[in-house]
Amino acid sequence: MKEKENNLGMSRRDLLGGTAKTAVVAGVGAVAVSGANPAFAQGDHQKFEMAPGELDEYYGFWSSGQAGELRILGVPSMRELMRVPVFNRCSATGWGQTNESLKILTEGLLPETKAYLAAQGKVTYDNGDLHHPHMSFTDGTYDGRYIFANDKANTRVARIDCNTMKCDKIIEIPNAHDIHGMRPQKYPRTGYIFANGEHEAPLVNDGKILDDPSQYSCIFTAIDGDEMKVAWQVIVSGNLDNTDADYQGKYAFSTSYNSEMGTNLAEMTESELDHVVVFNIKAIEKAVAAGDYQEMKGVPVVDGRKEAKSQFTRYIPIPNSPHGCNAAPDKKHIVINGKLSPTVSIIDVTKVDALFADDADPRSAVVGEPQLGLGPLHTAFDGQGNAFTTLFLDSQVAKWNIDKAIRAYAGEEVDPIISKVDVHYQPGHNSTSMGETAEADGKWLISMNKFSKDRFLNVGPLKPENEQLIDISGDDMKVVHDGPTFAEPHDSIIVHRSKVNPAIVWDRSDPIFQDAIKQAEADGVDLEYAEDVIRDGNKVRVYMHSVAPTFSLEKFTVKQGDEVTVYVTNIDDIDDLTHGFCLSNYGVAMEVAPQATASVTFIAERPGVHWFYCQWFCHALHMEMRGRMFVEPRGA
Ligand code: K7E
Ligand code: CUA
Repeated sequence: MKEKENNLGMSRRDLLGGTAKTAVVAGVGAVAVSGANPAFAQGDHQKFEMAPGELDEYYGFWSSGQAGELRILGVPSMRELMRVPVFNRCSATGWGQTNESLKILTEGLLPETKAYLAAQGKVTYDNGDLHHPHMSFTDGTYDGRYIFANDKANTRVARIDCNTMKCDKIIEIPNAHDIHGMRPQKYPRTGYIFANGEHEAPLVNDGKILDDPSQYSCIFTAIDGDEMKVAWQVIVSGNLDNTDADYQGKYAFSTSYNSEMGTNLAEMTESELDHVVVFNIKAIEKAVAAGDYQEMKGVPVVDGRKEAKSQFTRYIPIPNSPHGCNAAPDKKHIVINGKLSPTVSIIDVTKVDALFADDADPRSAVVGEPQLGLGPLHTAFDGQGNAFTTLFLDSQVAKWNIDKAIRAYAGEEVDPIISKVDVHYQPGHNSTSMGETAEADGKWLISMNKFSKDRFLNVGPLKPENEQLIDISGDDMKVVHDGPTFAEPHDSIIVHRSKVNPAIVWDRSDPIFQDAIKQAEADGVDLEYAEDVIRDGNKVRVYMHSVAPTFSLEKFTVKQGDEVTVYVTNIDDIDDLTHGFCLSNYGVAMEVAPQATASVTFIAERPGVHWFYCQWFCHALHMEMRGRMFVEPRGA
């Protein structure tokens, strides 16, 4: 086989097998901040083997669907680097159990949700369905501040602070039902998070209207990503699926697969044409500023339904139950993925202004509609004018050229499809390196396949998904890695590592510790030197710090029935020295990373001697890092 050379004069074999030269290439990769790296872009095969200890060029942020967490992978190694609990509960970190996490999980819930949960003896949901993780933007590219993610299961949107890689805010979205598509504003900055309520329900869903779908609607929400508050909402016709924003800061676009507003499969798929809703951000902001809205649950809501004939929305007819919605890095085109139609529809954002004139044909903004194959779901981009669309039914990814598709639509005889590659099997989302930003660099594509079937050792009836790494630096796409994952990543983003710079240890001024610091001050305790037990009626606050391999308290005593809060402050301040606090047979456990304070509250209902121990391996004497809680029996 003849080997192509790239512009460093290296053959593919050198890239794969060489040691000295490989290191040179890795070095070049490390300094390439964005844009195509010539050392990679011209070879027909990129370096994809990551030696032990070698660092990836990209962070991958992965959803986990019904598992409810965010995952961080290295790309191209596909190593899983971290799991970030968000809508789930986590045994390792105490997410859903510590006071700090419970505050985040509960403070953004609506009053009626709190009441519902209280009736179940709970304070928050235990599950979530996290589909879409997306980073905040400044001026059309990632800015490394936050990742936002939706919860389809319980109508929430969460924010992850990219400095600590922990979730710092979760809000429940009023009026809407079941947040699915979610994307940040790209320009001038994020700004808004646009969030689609997918499922139809009565606007006031208090039980007065039940089986009368003619009175159901769906709601589009713009969230202020800095404040994590709903800025405004729009009532729409049809349902809402996926969404994306333009690069001009003027419009957001949402697909609707159920323009019929049907409630069963036959009704939902009846019409050959559904639509994309275009949201006119400036017009909506103007109406909200002028007080021209109705307030529902404390939120300004405007009517963008078809029959309202407002300047807030336009409806572009699209075949057939469209799903994915993807803005191209050319800043000009939005690709709508047809799902039941073998086509994708290309919307030209420069033609959208004209749609808001009264007699405009809404289809006039569609400038291309190439037929790609069966079941197009999502599209990603290489920044060189090409697009990659997953074909769910064909189990393929199609690479096609946007310009050629537009020319073909205008009547020229040109085939927009460049190549196809088999993936294994049934892909949903795909994502390219920096591909949802203006800095798309055309190196890597992840195909997120819903089924793995025979690709791995059989692990029983429940199988992993399979996410394949595909080299897209040449015309032909090459699958270079299979990556099994547990349920069920829908979506991912691939962010150049230069965009992300997390902390090494916690900053003591982080908002997450402030409640503990305030309480300690009120108790006259300095958290960093703490070894105190404060009794306050039947409430007991136990303060200790940890330094490998000891807790500052070897023992403490409480009474049966006391409400005990244990605060642990990890005063180790070196890289990777996390401790934990696990109280045996009390179901209590939490992570305490360097310079963090974590706290947990429980009722000391079990009398006797109970060991607490450090459950994060921290030292040669980690097993000895333990102490006793004495619980005096009632009446003693
Ligand atoms: Cu296509 Cu929820 Cu993004 Cu899954 S959605 S695939
Ligand atoms: Cu501290 Cu293990």
